[in-house]
Amino acid sequence: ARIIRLAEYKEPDYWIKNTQLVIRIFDGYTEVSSELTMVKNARVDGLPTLVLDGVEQTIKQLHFDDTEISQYQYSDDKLTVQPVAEEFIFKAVTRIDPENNTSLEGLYKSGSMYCTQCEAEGFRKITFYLDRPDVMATFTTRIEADKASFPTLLANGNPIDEGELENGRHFATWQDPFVKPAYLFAAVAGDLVRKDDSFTTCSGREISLRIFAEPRNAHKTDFALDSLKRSMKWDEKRYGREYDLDIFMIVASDFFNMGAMENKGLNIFNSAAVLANQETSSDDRFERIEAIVAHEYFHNWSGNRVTCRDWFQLSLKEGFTVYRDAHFTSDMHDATVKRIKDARFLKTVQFPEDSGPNAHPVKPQEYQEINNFYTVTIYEKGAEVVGMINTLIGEDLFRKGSDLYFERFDGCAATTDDFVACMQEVSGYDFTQFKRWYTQAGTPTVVVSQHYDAEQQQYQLSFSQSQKPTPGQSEKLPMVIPVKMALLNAQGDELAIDCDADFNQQTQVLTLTEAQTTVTFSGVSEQPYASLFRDFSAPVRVEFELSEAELLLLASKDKNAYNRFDAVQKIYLDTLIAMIKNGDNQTPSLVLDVVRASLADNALSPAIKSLMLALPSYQLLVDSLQQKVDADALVAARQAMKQSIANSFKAEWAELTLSLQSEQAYQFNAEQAGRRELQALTLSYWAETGDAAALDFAKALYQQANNQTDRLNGLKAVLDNGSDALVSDLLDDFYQRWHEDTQMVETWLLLQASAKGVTIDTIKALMQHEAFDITNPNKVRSVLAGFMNNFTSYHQKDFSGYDFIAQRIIQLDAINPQVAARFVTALENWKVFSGQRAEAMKQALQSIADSQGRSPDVSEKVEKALA
Ligand code: HT7
Ligand code: ZN
Repeated sequence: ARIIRLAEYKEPDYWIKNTQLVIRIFDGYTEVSSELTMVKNARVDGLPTLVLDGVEQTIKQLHFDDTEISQYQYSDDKLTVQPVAEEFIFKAVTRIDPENNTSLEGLYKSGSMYCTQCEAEGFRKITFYLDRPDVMATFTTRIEADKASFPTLLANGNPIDEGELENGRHFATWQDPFVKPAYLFAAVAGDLVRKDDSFTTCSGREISLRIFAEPRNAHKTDFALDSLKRSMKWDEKRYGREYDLDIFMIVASDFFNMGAMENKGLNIFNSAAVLANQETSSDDRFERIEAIVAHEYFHNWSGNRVTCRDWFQLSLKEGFTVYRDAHFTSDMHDATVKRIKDARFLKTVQFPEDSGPNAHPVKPQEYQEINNFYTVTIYEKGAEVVGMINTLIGEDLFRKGSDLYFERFDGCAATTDDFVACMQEVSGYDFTQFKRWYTQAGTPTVVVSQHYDAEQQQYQLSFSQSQKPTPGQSEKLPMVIPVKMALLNAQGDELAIDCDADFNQQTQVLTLTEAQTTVTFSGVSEQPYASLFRDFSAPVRVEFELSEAELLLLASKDKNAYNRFDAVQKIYLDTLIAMIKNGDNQTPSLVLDVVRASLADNALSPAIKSLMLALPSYQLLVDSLQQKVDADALVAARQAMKQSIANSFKAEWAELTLSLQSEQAYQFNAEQAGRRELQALTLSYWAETGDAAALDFAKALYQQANNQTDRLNGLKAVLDNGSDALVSDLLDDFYQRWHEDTQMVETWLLLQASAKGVTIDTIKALMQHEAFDITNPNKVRSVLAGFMNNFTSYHQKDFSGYDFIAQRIIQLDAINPQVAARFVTALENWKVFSGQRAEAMKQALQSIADSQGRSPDVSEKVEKALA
C-alpha cells in the first residue's frame, strides 16, 4: 500500500489561482467543465509535468488555453500532462456518475437531491485538480439542472447570476472571493424549502442566513438557525471573529458520512445533526446539534480563512475548533457538566485508541488513507492539547496568540508549528518540549505518591510519568503536564500553597516536565488531601492510591465539582476492578455510602447528581482494567453492583423519580435537561428493582410525553426491564406514529439495537426491515453501531457477535469504505480481551483480511489491528 509521509511534504509544482466550474446535471450522468488558471511554482526549476488528481473521470476534452491536449496519461487516479508555458489555463470536460456514487464522497445523490462532500479528497471525484489543501484558489461555480426537479441550485460564496435555459432547465452562478482549497468546495441541487433569518455583525454588516431542507422537514430548522446566531455572536465576542461573506447557508442531507461539513459559506449537514424540534429531538440531540452548528461555523476562521498545509496538520483545524466549540457549549450551558462529559468521552474512547494498534500522534507522521485519521485523537485529544496551551499561558495571552495566528495566516495554509509559534511569541513561554504532545502517540501515566511529615510540617507529592510504546514509537520522552491542583483540609477548604516547584499561584497549576518530580509543600499543619488534575487539566491516566477516608472526603467536599465527580467515579471503578479480580460480586458499603451521600446532597445540581450516580460504562471499565479482560466477569460485576445500588435505595429511586416530574412547558436548557437526565437515571435504577410501579411510571412517561426526552426515557426503562409484550407494544406504537419521520426511524432502530439482551437475530431482522437501507450511513450506524456499543450483546458468550460484524464490514466495504472502516474499531482492540474471546475477535479480523476487493480504508485498519 502507498504510504504518505509528513517528512516527504513538498510544495506543489503548480498553483491554481482561480477555478471556474460548470456542473451540468442530467438524469443518469453529470458533465463537469473546469477552467483552472494555473501558474508554475516559482521555487521549482524547469517546466515539470503537471500531475492532477482525478478519480472515475470519463474524459471528454482537455485543453491548455485553446489548444487541445492530445497527449496525456490517465491511470491510477492521476492525469499527467506536459504544459508548454509557466502560466496557462487548464481546461477539462469530464463526465461523472453521481447516481451510482454510494461512497458519498464527491458529487452524489442524497434522496432526491444532489450534493457534494469533498473533505478530505473528494474533489478529485468531481473533476481533475491539485486536490491538496495548500493549493488555494478563488472559485466561480455555475450549476445547471432541470428546473422543476431541482429549483434550488447552490454553491460557495455569493450568488451572482441565475436564469432560464432550454428544455426546462435553469442555472445559477456563485462566486467565492476567498481563496480556499478544493476540500471546502460545495454544490447542491434539489427541491428544497428555505428558512431565512439574518445576523448583524459587530461591524454592522447584515448577513443573510438560510437553512435548506426537504419540504417534509421544514418544521425542524428553527433550532439550528438560533444556534447559528448564538455561534456568530460568541465568535465575535470570544475570538474577535466576524463573518465575511454576505450569506451563510446550511443544507440538510439524509445521506452523509459524518456529522457535518464546513464548506465555505455553504455548510452541508447530516440531517440528524441539524434538524430538530421538541417532539422528535431529545435534550442531548439539541445539545449536539447546537455544538455541531457552532463547530462548523467556527471553522470559517479556524479551517477556512486559515487552512491546513497538508493533512498531517488536520488537528490544527479540528483540535482547535473542537476546543472552541467546547468552550461555546460551556458558556451556553453548564461548564462543569460539559467538562465531565468531555473528559469521560476522552477516557472512554480516546484512551483505548491511544493504547491500541491505531494509536497515532495528534500530528501523525504517516498514513495510507486519510479518511482513517478523522479520529478522537485528532479531534478530542487535539482539543485537549490546545486547552493545555491555554492552561499554561492563561486566557488573555491565549486570546492574543489566537489573534496573531488569524492575522498572520489569513488566506494561508498553516501548520501546528505555526499555531504554537504564535502562542510562544505572545507569551514568551517556551513550547519546545510541550510540542511532544503533537508528535508522541499514547497516553502518559502519572503515578503519584504522598508523604506527610507532621514534625516538619512538610508534605511531599512525588510524580512519576511514563508512557508505553505505541506502534512505530518505542522511545517515549517526558511530557509537559499541567497539574491544576489544591491541597484541602478535613473540611474541604483549600490551603495556601508554598512549594519548591513550578507552581503558578494565579492559575493553581503545577507544571511537570521531568520523568520524576518531587514537590515539597511547606507550612502544612495537618495531613492534607490532595485534589489533583482539577478539571482534567491534562489528558493522562493518574494512579494515586488513596485511603477510603481520603476518597470519601474528595467525593463529598472537594470544591472543584469535576474532581468531586472524579472521586465518586474512582470509588465505583476501583471497586468494580477489585470485584472482577477477586471474583466476589458483593457491593461493599463504601459504594453504598457514596451513593447515599450523593443522593442526600441537596447542593448538587440534578445534572451533576445524575453524572455522579451513573456507573462507569463497560467501555470505560475495559480500558481501566489495564490487564486482560474477562468480559463475562466484568458484565457480572457491573450488573451486580447496579442491582445492589438499585435494591438498596428502592424507596429513594421511586420518590426521586416522582418528585422530578414537572408540569413546566418543555424547553431545552441546562436546568431542565439536568432534571430530565436525573429522572432517567433514577427511573432506570427503580425499574431495575423489578417494581411493577416503576414500569407503570415508565409506560405513562412514554405515552404522555410531549417531548422526545421524556418519551425516550420512558421507553428505555421499558425496553430494559419490561415484559416482551409491553416492549413490542410500545415499539410498534412508536413506529406507527413516527415512521414517516427519518430521525425518529433512526432512533427507533437504535433503541432496538441498543436494548438489553438484543440478539443477532434481532439485528438481522432490523436489517431486513423496510426502514433499513444499507446505503444510508445513519441507518447503518443506528443498527450496527448500536449493536457494537451494546456491550453485553456484542460481546455475548458464544462470540458470534464478532463474525457477524466482520461479515457486515465486508458487505459495507463494497458500498461505502469510509463508513465500513470505522466499524473495524470494534474489533481492533482484541488484544485487551482474554483467552478464546481474543482469538475469536482476531479470527473475525482475519476473515476481513482474507476477503476479496477490500478498500484501502478497511485494509489499513485491519492490517494494523492484526500486526
Ligand atoms: N471537517 C469535516 C470532516 C470530514 C467530513 C465531514 C463529512 C463527511 C465526510 C467528512 N470527512 C471529513 C467535519 C468537521 O470536523 O467539521
Ligand atoms: Zn471540524
